[in-house]
Amino acid sequence: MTKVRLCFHDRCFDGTASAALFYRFYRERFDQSAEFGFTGMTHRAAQSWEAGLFDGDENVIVDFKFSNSPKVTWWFDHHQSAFLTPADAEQFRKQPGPHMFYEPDYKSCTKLIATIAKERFGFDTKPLADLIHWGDIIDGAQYPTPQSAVELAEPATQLALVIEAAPENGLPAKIIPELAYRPLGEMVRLPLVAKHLGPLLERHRKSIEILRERIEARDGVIFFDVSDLDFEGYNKFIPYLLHPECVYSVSVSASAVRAKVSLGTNPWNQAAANQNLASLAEKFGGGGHPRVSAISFEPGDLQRAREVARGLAATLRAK
Ligand SMILES: [Mn+2]
Repeated sequence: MTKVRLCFHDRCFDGTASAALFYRFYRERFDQSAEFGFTGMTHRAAQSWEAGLFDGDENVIVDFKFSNSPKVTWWFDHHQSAFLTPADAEQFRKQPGPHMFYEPDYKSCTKLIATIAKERFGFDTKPLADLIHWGDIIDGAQYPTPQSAVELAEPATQLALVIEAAPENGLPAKIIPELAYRPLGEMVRLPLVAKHLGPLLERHRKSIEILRERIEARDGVIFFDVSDLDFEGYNKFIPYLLHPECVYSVSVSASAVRAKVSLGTNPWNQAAANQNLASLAEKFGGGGHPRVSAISFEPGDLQRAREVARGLAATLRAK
């Protein structure tokens, strides 16, 4: 029996959807009885792939950074900052594995895997069309309005809230095999999802009021510091609902494993947005996409995270 180690971007709708899509694709096109183990990956200050992680016959990474380990057999990613070192980028450029796919122009990794699986491997993506559609909307911030991104009326956006914010380690890994075969409307009624939804929706509504008080909006840039609160997984679009006139947002948050500076561009006010936020974040050891990026710090480096965030807000205000 084939053993598959599937590493995915944890607590991320696109990462979880990518893993579900790959899971079904691999079972239908390669080995129906393959035994999967799922490992959620989190961006941290000290980035590395821990030894012994790649213990499968197939070792797969989706929606997360490249690994130079020869044990990795599949890799799909769409982040601008996909390589830990220039040497890794060079290695991939010179000799990409036959099942390694890197397309930073894709809005979601879910869509990238769907396209490759369908076009190169004859996988039928139709049963997962809704999941692929929402992966692209959510990761690509392609909601028509800030209201539609914040009201959380759709099963997909409710499931995204649970994946990103539920206080239960390992929950996305439990969701993956269900998400591969069930419609989104059914997913939010599963007990493992439903039990988190009520409390998280309540917390979401409160977070809108907290941000209303905390945000400093000036010169087109939103700044806020919520590192003193349990705010991990808050909805990234609330700031633009409250301040539609702003172009960028800079924030500081904290959890047990990291302090985090987040940079974002207002998806509904991009006409004046000419800053590459992934490149800005890379200067401080972070990364992401041109329109949205982040920098992770050790939990004890919160003060440094605050300084960097203040500095970046000032930089963007001066542009
Ligand atoms: Mn993604």
